[in-house]
Amino acid sequence: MTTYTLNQENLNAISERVSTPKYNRTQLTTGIVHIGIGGFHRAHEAFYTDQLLHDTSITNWAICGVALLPHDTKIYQTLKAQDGLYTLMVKEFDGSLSKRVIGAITELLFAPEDPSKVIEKIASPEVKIVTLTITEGGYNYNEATGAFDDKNPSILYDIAHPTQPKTVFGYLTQALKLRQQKGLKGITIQSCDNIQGNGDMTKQMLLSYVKLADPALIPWIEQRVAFPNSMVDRITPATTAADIEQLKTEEGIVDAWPVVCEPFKQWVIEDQFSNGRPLWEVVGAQFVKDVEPYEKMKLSLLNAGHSVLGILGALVGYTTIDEAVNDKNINAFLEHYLKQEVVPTLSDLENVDLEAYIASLLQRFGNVSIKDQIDRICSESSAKFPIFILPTVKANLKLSRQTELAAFVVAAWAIYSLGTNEKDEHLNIKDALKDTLHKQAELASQNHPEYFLEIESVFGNLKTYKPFVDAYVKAYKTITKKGVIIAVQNINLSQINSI
Ligand code: CS2
Repeated sequence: MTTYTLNQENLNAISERVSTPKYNRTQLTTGIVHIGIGGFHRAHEAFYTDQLLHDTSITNWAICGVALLPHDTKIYQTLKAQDGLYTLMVKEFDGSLSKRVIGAITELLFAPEDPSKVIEKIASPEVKIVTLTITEGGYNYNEATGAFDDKNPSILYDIAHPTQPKTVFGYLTQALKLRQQKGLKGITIQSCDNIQGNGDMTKQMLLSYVKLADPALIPWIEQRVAFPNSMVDRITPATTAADIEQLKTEEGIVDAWPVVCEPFKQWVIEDQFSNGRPLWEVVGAQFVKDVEPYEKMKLSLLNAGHSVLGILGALVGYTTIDEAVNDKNINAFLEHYLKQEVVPTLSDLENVDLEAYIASLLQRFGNVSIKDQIDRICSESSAKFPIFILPTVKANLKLSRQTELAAFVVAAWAIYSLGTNEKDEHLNIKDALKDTLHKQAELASQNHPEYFLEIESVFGNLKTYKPFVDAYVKAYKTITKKGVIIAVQNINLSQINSI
């Protein structure tokens, strides 16, 4: 079989083998600038937009992908060499693979190379939306104080060097200022990260930055920039060498960075845009007045469920999420955690069948073709726990409800942070707070489990809640002594009611 390198020139030949964009990519204009062109964006927003360009005659919503950080060089160079094209490989439940070349990203910029290009792009009249996937940790939010972290060295750098920014806040501020100077219309800044109230959070953090860097701009932003909240969902594991090889062997397509994902997808967006938006509803997105219930449900069930499986699974020695969820003890633990501790905090969700949602989650986690990496799930847990798990804990503590299972997961995380699993294998911990986590985990292991809870930027004042701390210490000791599985069995989950 002839092999073709994925790029615009070879697209015709490639279209004989997999589905490719049928719209004329060269005639599109860029309506969206997206910051953070990782797998998640490419499996989700770029996929929806590709479908829209494909199914309609719309031409004004192509995407300019921005790689913001120096370590994004590789993705930038790869996509640039492929003219923005990549293959989306959807791993179906029956093990089959649907492949489709996505063409919605038509421009690419590498911010560290020339910051002014990014600023000017966002400040061009045809651009109406900036979307973000900058990860949960990217919002510069301090869990303990609830405020913008104005001591962050990169933030201080951006304030001192406004035209050469490094952070998303520095870029957005300069670009909005330029839009104001040019007398352009407002713009929408749409977060696609897993954060409760992601739009509100973006607005709050950006305005905190602008207050320090350029306060005169605040009224313009308040009047002309919209920050819709949204819930985004599609499990997107990291691409492996085997995925790249499979695409080459099966289809003869040489794609240096395809994206793999599950078949399920959901996008719920608050309909608040200041300067127009794509008709994403034509291709399945839901526009609603209030997205909060959807976000809450997804973060506290799906994302929290992932963290539970990731941390417990990693300690046991599993490497993929399906292995963890298909372990009957971990599965029972997770199901009880979701039903017993999370569901009571979601009582205000109307018309949502939570039992069915949880059943579908367990099925999605169990998709054996996906092989979602536990390493991916456990990465940046210090940014994930405060969003996925701790709000549930706080809501339960407030009403004196049980937090025993969440305490168990936090105890497992403290032990995980020592860096070795129960098989004595090294754990590859990737976390901005890695050193702090490790230091507190070491102290905790010297007969003071509660020291791990002292990391205020993660746990806030959780250490002052005695019922939680007692359950945590008890779980810590049992897991250390007997291992995760026996400790799970000791909890006697059968006594816990289901919903
Ligand atoms: C995961 C998410 O990063 C994580 O811990 O829970 O990436 C998850 O796969 C997506 O939010 C699914 O929509």
